[in-house]
Amino acid sequence: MKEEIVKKIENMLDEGCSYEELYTALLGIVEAQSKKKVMPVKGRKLYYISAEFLIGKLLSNNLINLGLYDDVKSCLEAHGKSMAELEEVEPEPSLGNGGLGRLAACFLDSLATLKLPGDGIGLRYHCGLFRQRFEHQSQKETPDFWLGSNEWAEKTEKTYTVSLGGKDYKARLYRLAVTGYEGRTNYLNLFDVDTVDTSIIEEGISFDKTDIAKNLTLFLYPDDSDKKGQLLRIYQQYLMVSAGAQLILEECMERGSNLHNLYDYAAVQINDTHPSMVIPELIRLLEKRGIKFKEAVDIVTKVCAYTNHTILAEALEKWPKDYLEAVVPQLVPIIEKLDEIAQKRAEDGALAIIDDGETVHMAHMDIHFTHSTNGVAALHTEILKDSELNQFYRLYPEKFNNKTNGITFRRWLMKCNPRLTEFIEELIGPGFMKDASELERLLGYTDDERVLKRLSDIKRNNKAALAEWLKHTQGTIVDPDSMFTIQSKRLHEYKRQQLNLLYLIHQYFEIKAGHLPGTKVTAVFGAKAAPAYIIAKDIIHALLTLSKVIADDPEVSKWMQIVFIENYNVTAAEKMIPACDLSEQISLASKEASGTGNMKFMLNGALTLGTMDGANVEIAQAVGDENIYIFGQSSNQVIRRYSHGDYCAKEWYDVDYNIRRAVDFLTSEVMLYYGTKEKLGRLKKELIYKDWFQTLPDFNAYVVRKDQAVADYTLNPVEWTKKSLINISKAGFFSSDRTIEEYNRDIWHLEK
Ligand code: 26V
Repeated sequence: MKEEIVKKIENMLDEGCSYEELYTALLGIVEAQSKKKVMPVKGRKLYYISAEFLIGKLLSNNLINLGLYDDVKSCLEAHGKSMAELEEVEPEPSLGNGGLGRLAACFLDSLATLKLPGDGIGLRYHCGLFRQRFEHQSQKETPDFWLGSNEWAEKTEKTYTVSLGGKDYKARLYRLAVTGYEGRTNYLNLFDVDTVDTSIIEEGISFDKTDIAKNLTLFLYPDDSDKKGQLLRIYQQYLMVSAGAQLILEECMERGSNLHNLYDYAAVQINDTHPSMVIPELIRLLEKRGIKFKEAVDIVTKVCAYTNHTILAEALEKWPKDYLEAVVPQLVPIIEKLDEIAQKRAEDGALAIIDDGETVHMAHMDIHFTHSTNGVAALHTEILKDSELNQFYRLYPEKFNNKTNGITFRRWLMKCNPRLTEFIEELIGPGFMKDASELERLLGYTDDERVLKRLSDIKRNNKAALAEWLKHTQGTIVDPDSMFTIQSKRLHEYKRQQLNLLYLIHQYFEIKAGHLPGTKVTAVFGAKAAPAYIIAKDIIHALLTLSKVIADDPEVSKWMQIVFIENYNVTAAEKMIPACDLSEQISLASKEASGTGNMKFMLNGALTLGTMDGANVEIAQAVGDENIYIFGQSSNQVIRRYSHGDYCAKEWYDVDYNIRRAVDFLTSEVMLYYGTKEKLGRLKKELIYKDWFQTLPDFNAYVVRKDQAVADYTLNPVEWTKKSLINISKAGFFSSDRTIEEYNRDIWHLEK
């Protein structure tokens, strides 16, 4: 089989085929090979429903998982071509936004690798998340037309009727094969409607939000700052869950379920609140098929489980009941009945599904009517139990459990860092690719100078590769001999890119005053801001403006540089993560549910500079205090400060010279030379008068820790590389294979 494939590729290359032709041929080959790995389902099958699947480019990953990557690569190289250029032909699928979506993609990879039966259910967005450009130091959004003629997802003839706002729509199923590493093939089921029309897009990414037939699956997270946008979100969500629920019931019945025993055939995981309407929808469909309401509720509760990914109130969805009445009137009587049951069980109005203001709390419905609620890191789950969802926890202690997130090592080590993968294999053999805990065997090499030298050479090569990529994609020149600090994640005040910004301003002053760091530092950022999130966009503006100020000042640019990567996505992350020295995980403690970037950087040998938040806590436990840079307030301190409501940013600004100097600089003459007064002034005011995510109290601790990291990196490079090796060797716990095994053991109970 392998020989035939290699022969075919060789013939094509001999005939001088283009990268496009080769890509098309490989797509066909992968599809055919994946089909051979479809396995019958024994027992229960998992359906992971999610508004996002941030899957990244698929060709290389699929070739790796099918064991064809090395052969294809060698063929290409023998003909003077490269895998990197071949990869450029493939557009990155635009089906996700951040950590929640990438986690869903890692989970699909692990399920298929562990040979567990588990499919995804989601939407086939035509433009997905916006494409980001920088213009006059500001973010501009344009549509990302990623769907081309060569698609991984196969269009099927299967359609399901979904009633939205009293009208019927046909949801068409597209199926994308997900093949695990030496594993089985599962599917990502994506729904779409044929009538979607990209020509309704106007300026930027705006469009007529009321033209449902044409806009239903046009964008991921259309702006929901107005009523029309919120209604569209409900339309999208119901399209996904209704078509998904119909697919689930159909598949289970085909496999012999009489629906009373649905639990023996299906497990449904609700990824955050976006798919929560699957609960009343499944109940509705079961009732339609003759099952009594009470039994239907029991069945659905046993089948469904819910994952919470955030404690931020604004991200916990609530919809006015009349919005639901406008879009999904068929669900409202069911939600009302569920609310009645919930109110009887709880007696406390705070746990109602429909509150006194006639607002429907989706997370409340999830907790009452699923059998499991999990957080995504130990600290996050404790905060849910102790504070955010404490009343629910007291009512249903048995439902709450933790599943610390993980990442797939196939993409986040083997695919993105072949140099490191090869070296690890040389040292400890290939077992770690399927059993991540084997990485611990690297601990035997922490005092081996030759190993440390190789590791540091690999990092240097990866930095040079990132530099090359940056030059090629955005014309930015960076120095691979400088120290790379990287903060890449969605732009949000709680993640505190603004804290990093204030540090960089501080550093600018220090350099001007002749206090030079031991080495040049390149601060790299990658982040998109939600289009309607003004302050997040102001933070991007400030960073881009500061970057110009520094670049134009030879005295400072010798020692520091800021690089903001345009259109941060999975492809960019794959280049950045292997090149990182210091990983910035600096959220306000208690606010980052887990983080998964932190795990990717660690696995690739970066040291973490972070707060005791999310999975950073577990990373710190794994590597020990001496191999991580922790700073800042604890989550308890933060929670206390919030509950006292006595945080006053201005007091910190008034008494601390360094803070004042950094904040004031935002509207200084040099900054205003390149930047916009309105945006920089607004950010400055926000920091002095609001600072909702407590940047200022952590500022000094951050400066001290970061300066220490820079000094350690400079003065003791061997010791630094040793710490890097310890981080790699302790990353095994953060494999999504481990996470999936835990979900399966405690929640899904699937059979191999
Ligand atoms: C909220 C919003 C609100 C504004 C419009 C767009 C939008 C999109 C998604 C969400 C939900 C955010 C939930 C989320 O992504 N949580 C992240 O989940 C990761 C995987 O568990 C976790 O590592 C991150 O800490 C958490 O922030």
